[in-house]
Amino acid sequence: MRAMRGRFITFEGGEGTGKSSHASLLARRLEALGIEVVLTREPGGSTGAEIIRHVILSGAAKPFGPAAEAILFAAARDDHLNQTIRPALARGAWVICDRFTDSTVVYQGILGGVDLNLIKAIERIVVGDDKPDLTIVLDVPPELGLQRAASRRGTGAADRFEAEAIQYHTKLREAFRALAAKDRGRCVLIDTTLPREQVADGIWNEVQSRLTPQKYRGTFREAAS
Ligand code: Z5A
Repeated sequence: MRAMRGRFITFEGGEGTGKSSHASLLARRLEALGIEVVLTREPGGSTGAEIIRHVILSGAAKPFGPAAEAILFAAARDDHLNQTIRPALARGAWVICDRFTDSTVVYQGILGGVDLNLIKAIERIVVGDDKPDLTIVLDVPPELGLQRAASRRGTGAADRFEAEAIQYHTKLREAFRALAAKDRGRCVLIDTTLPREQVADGIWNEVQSRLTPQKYRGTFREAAS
């Protein structure tokens, strides 16, 4: 029996907005319905892309500038799509990805000054029709987001992006908010200053009303048997 194609959900937002936490909480709720979930992240999510992740987040690619970084993110995404995302969707699994193309638009395009036409052209080649069905944009004032990222990190060093100044993170937040407002069909903006359980319920309500996971209840297990 041919499996029904899975759904593709991405989480976006600035640092410490809660993307990783809420991606996991959503995965658990979907799994409780008997849906197979592939929880993944960018940059990364496949062997080749994880190598590129290390190169970018270590700061080794920074001297080449934001356009070269955008190309590296796209190369990582190409491998991630081919090795992980497309096979999962094809077998009926739901894919939840922590960051995707909107991060390239915001970080390298809007903040990094890379021509958005170039970024969109690369996106069309790499992603094609495999765009997210739903993008959850998490929103928190940057001071709180950075505080949360720092407390989670403990004594470890900030990565290349976390170490940027507060004005940068304010612009980042504005860019993600604008992006969510521009594409309301695909995106939903969620305030994560609220307690975690309340945020998780808000996300779950959006997923239920937009993607009706109940209709997929147990589809993967049936398809696999
Ligand atoms: N990047 C790019 O430039 N271009 C691209 O195309 C792509 C990425 C794909 C990836 O870093 C970096 O790559 C990223 C952009 C760039 N910039 N940075 N930094 P990463 O994957 O290492 O980091 P991140 O994506 O920014 O995620 P993060 O900092 O790890 O944060 P998060 O995933 O959004 O948050 P979290 O880990 O779920 O939560 C942070 C803490 O807050 C944690 O202790 C939680 O328990 C706590 N938390 C979460 N929600 C709540 C609520 N509601 N109340 C209280 N506490 C909470």
